[in-house]
Amino acid sequence: ITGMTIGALLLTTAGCGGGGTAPAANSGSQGGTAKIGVIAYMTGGGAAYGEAIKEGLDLAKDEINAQGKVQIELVYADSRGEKTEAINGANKLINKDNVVGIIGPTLSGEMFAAGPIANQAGIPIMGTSTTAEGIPALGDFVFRNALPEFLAVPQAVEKAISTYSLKKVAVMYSNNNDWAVSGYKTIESTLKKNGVEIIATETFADKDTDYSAQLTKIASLKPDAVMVSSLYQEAALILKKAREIGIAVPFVGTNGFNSPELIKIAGSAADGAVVASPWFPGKDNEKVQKFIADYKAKYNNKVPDQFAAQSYDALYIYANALEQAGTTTDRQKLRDAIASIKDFEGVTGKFAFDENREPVMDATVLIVKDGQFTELK
Ligand code: 1QQ
Repeated sequence: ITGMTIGALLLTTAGCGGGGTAPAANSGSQGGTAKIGVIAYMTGGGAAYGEAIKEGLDLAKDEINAQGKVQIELVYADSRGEKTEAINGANKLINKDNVVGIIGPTLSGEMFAAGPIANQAGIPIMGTSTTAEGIPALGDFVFRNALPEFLAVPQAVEKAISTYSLKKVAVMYSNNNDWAVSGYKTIESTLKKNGVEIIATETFADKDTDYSAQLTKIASLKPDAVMVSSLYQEAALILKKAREIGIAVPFVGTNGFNSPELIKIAGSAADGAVVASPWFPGKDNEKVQKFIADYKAKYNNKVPDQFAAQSYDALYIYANALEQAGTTTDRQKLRDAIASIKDFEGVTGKFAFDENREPVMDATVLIVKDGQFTELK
């Protein structure tokens, strides 16, 4: 069902309930429904990120609309992981669909391209998975509820240093991906701060498939661990190759590692991968377990991943802000209401925005063991 169809259905229902009165025509809404645009990486090499994001949003939308305090329609634009498509999506959602706010895009690089457009147009835009340094700094209308790497990476790296007594490590990152570069810089500064020696720094590009040169060199240096900043596709191929040539040490990753797709592609080679996340489905928490049950019921028994959980929370943050702002059309009021969110409790835990529109939230350090993310204690 497309966003248009859902909007039409809601209009029909509203028309009946209101005794045939036509709903007022106002920008950004249809019959009291807030139109929210979504820019997500839905096709291409990282499509599992966008698929999870869409599933989390659609589930949250159904629940929010059934609760009845606010009505939300989602209009999707596929960015395919590309900056130009993210820009096209933002322009279409703003100028053609007349949305009141935007969720996404998926990649930080896409947000660096599309965020300034929304900001300039005075439309709130919130990344659910954009973790590079400098996202909310793009402007007053730019938010994220993703855990930034400057909070996540030090936790994962320091946990690995203490657990495995790391002395010398190798680092790898994709050098044509803004977020991967940002994550790499945080890895590097954390290692330096902790006095761990970096014995090799190897680069590659998104969509590369052959990592033998970098990994052969790294293998010869016998590191205590390898730290990788890349999306799941590249990380999975790196892990496979590394295990194949005998690199058996732990691999610490940045946010790209958080998709279960990493494990699906790498298989047993993913065991020993360490990453920090605000999401852990094993959490003994009523809200978390209800979300998992409802998600599994809607999506063929699939367990939600971090990307689904963060987008699910993001739509609830929007719904709370819409309710508080008392509007489905006023973008400035919506922005101010989002900025004032202080004590939100989501499936990724307690959440607030600080004065720089950066999230305040906790993380758990996870490790892949026997093909499953488990807590690294
Ligand atoms: C970013 C990320 C990616 C891993 C999202 C899929 O964290 O681009 O910021």
